[in-house]
Amino acid sequence: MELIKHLPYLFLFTLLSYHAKLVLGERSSYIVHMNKSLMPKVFPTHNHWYSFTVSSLKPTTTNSFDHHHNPLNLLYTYDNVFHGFSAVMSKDEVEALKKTPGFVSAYPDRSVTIDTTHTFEFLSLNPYAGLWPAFEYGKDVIIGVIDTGVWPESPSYKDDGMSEIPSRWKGTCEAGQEFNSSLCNKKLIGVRYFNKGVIAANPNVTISMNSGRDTEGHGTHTSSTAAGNYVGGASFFGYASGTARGIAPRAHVAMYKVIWEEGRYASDVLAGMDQAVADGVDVISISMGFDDVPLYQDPIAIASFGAMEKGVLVSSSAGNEGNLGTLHNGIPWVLTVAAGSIDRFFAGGLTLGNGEKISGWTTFPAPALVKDLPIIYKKNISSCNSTAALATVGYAIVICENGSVFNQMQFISTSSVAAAIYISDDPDVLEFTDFPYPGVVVSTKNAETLLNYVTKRNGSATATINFQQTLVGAKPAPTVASYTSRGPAPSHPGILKPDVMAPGSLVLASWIPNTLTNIIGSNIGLTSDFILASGTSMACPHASGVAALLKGAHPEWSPAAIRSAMMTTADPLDNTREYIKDSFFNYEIATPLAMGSGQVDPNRAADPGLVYDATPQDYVNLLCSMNYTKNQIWTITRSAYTCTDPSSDLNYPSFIALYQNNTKYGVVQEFNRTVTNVGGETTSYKVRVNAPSGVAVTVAPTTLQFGKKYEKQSYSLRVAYTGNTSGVVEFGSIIWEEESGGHSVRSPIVVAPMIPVW
Ligand SMILES: *[C@@H]1O[C@H](CO)[C@@H](O)[C@H](O)[C@H]1NC(C)=O
Ligand SMILES: *[C@@H]1O[C@H](CO)[C@@H](O)[C@H](O)[C@H]1NC(C)=O
Ligand SMILES: *[C@@H]1O[C@H](CO)[C@@H](O)[C@H](O)[C@H]1NC(C)=O
Ligand SMILES: *[C@@H]1O[C@H](CO)[C@@H](O)[C@H](O)[C@H]1NC(C)=O
Ligand SMILES: *[C@@H]1O[C@H](CO)[C@@H](O)[C@H](O)[C@H]1NC(C)=O
Ligand SMILES: *[C@@H]1O[C@H](CO)[C@@H](O)[C@H](O)[C@H]1NC(C)=O
Ligand SMILES: *[C@@H]1O[C@H](CO)[C@@H](O)[C@H](O)[C@H]1NC(C)=O
Ligand SMILES: *[C@@H]1O[C@H](CO)[C@@H](O)[C@H](O)[C@H]1NC(C)=O
Ligand SMILES: *[C@@H]1O[C@H](CO)[C@@H](O)[C@H](O)[C@H]1NC(C)=O
Ligand SMILES: *[C@@H]1O[C@H](CO)[C@@H](O)[C@H](O)[C@H]1NC(C)=O
Ligand SMILES: CC(=O)N[C@H]1CO[C@H](CO)[C@@H](O)[C@@H]1O
Repeated sequence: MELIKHLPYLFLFTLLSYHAKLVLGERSSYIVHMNKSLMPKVFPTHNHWYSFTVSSLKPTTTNSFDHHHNPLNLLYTYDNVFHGFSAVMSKDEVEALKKTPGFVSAYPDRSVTIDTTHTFEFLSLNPYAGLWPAFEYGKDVIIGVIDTGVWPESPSYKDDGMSEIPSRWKGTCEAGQEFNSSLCNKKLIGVRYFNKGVIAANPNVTISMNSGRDTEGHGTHTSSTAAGNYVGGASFFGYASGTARGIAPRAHVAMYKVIWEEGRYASDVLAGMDQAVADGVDVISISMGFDDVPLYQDPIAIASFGAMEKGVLVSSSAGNEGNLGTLHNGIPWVLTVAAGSIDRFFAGGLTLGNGEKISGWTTFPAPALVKDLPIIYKKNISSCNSTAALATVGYAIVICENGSVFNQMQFISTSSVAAAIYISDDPDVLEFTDFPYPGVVVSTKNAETLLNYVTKRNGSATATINFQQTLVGAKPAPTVASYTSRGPAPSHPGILKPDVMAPGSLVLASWIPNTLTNIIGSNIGLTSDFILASGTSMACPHASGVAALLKGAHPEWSPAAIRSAMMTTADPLDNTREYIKDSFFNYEIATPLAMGSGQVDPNRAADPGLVYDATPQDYVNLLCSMNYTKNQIWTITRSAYTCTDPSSDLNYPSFIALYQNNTKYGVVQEFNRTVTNVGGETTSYKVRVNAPSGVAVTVAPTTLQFGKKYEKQSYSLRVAYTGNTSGVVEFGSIIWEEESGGHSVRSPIVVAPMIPVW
């Protein structure tokens, strides 16, 4: 199935064009994991050891050292999220390296795939009640954003109202091209940039903006979504206007630029995450991912393990590939975020000559004069795919139907018609922010009124279109975005992913002001300080902002506890109080493989009642159950671990049972879970089961009694599925309901086919 027909509208696709070559000639970049406990005592630091190791591989190059006395082919040394380095080496050198003491593993550097003002209200964040005022809007929390850099002059990074920089902060504001270190302030507290991986892969490359300054917009958008300051009068050419602000508007932001117009490499991403943890961030927001790699070769999985051990929650995007089993960042120790729609509709008001009104979709970026013009509807023109046919329309409104709106727009843009009415139900059209010519998109249902009127008038129909209307409270919302990548996660299908959904479609946030964001006709370029963008890249920083608010509210909670709070309180219902629908699957009820536990609900997440916690050792036990080699596990854990208690049954706030395709007996699976009481002192919870169809769910015990805060209680859950094993996905949930009525703690249950694993 072809998913997204209009590539330019999602960041994933715009950035794909920068996919750079992995290998250049004989030598290429490798990421190398080392056993630091085997470092010979003669080396004062790991940097010395790694430099020596690299230079000893090739004696003839030992004279080429840079001013820090590093061999030129050594790119980075890593010491926080794992131990090792990246370097440019030949295959022979890598073979030689494998024989040196302390070597653990090496794999080639690889390219990463990148996946915005009303969204805070949609998430029920409110200045008068709940999480925002109670916990001071994320005050003192630091969010590290791994991205394309930042536009520091954007009003979202003004620091009025910000508290002092926390004294534990160890980062800096690195100067560079068009970037003065005085550009940081109490909002944007740190900026660093990493591009040795890009340069190693493309030695002749000229880095066009060699500093933390954003030339692509993505990082400015994601970081202002997570923690932008208040900006009055923000809008996208008159749409979505209001006061823009991030989800944690009082949190501090640190930007780590690792994505370059000239390329994007794992070694640079690792360097950014390693430094972010060393600098002291509380939450890492990373809107990108590596496709088709096992966990032990996924730089985000490796770096986030080290971050998790240091108490840093990593929030990541699920990807924009749409289909089942395409999700990336399905990493058991990170938060994986899916994208949904917002209850907002950008409208062009269509008023017919008889006074009837129809609302259409548009983001045409200007007030256009389309008043009492004739409507042309002729079968041999209405496919709007012929320049010659459109030339016969003249200055009138033409109706376009039965085709790709995206293609039709190209023809309309070069025609001299006054405006177009496109008839389409394509959900992807509702992601369009690029409307180069006056027009509106009308659903086939609303088109009935239009076509009735036009047919009756027999050639004398007219209409008026008003642009720049924004309607909020659209229903139903949210719906799962068509593009969001679905689970199961190919890197480890045994943990249900994604975890939660957050607003990702048509998010308004800051942008770089020096590039064209829109075009009118074929030659009038427009720029904007704010744009609407769509993708899981935009959903992730919403969740990162919520995680920052929770970290501020509960500094003692582990990353697993914060994730659990977000998951068990997430809302599976939309604003009509029906189950959330999936726009890709014809608006059927969305499965947890699309949206995880549901739409993140920050106010409820602050007070979840119970949490499913997990320690670093629990993740080690999971890795030990995964048929990985010792070195593959070490590559992730990078420190001594023991596999005394291998267990695939991680204490996770959701359940997935996988069946082998076309087996007769389905699947029976048992799960053990332990919940910690973070609510009141003495309390009790009773379970309510919504069993998936064809599934017998048994929970024991069915009541959990707690005598005090932080007490733990365990239960087991058994899933027995005997239904259709030809690709069917069934889903339900269990809810632990507090008997005094305060909290309810929900976990989805999914039965799904086994998918091929990376
Ligand atoms: C790393 O070295 C220590 C000895 O210092 C050893 O116990 C451990 O097994 C080594 N790890 C690997 C993966 O080789
Ligand atoms: C950085 O900005 C400050 C304040 O605007 C200015 O005084 C200083 O000269 C600038 N430094 C550089 C290197 O441009
Ligand atoms: C890099 O530049 C050098 C010298 O100009 C040239 O010989 C070499 O072919 C270039 N390499 C690539 C990959 O373009
Ligand atoms: C234009 O659209 C019509 C109707 O969809 C189709 O039959 C025709 O092949 C299209 N022509 C071109 C050139 O694409
Ligand atoms: C469309 O059909 C009408 C009558 O059937 C004809 O007069 C007109 O020229 C056709 N227009 C085009 C662009 O083919
Ligand atoms: C529509 O107009 C055409 C030509 O202008 C005429 O031949 C036809 O009879 C009209 N049909 C109706 C229903 O008025
Ligand atoms: C476990 O790994 C071994 C060696 O890599 C492989 O041969 C075997 O098929 C794997 N088993 C499973 C269940 O994946
Ligand atoms: C759950 O716990 C019981 C009792 O400790 C144990 O027998 C069983 O093996 C556990 N199940 C799993 C899947 O770990
Ligand atoms: C099982 O599900 C598949 C896919 O949904 C369907 O094509 C098939 O007819 C079902 N088989 C039975 C026996 O219901
Ligand atoms: C099982 O079936 C599903 C859906 O038809 C498919 O995506 C998956 O690849 C199959 N699994 C295996 C292991 O072949
Ligand atoms: C051939 C075809 O698909 N025709 C459809 C064009 O669109 C109109 C509605 O706009 C339908 O009624 C036709 O069936």
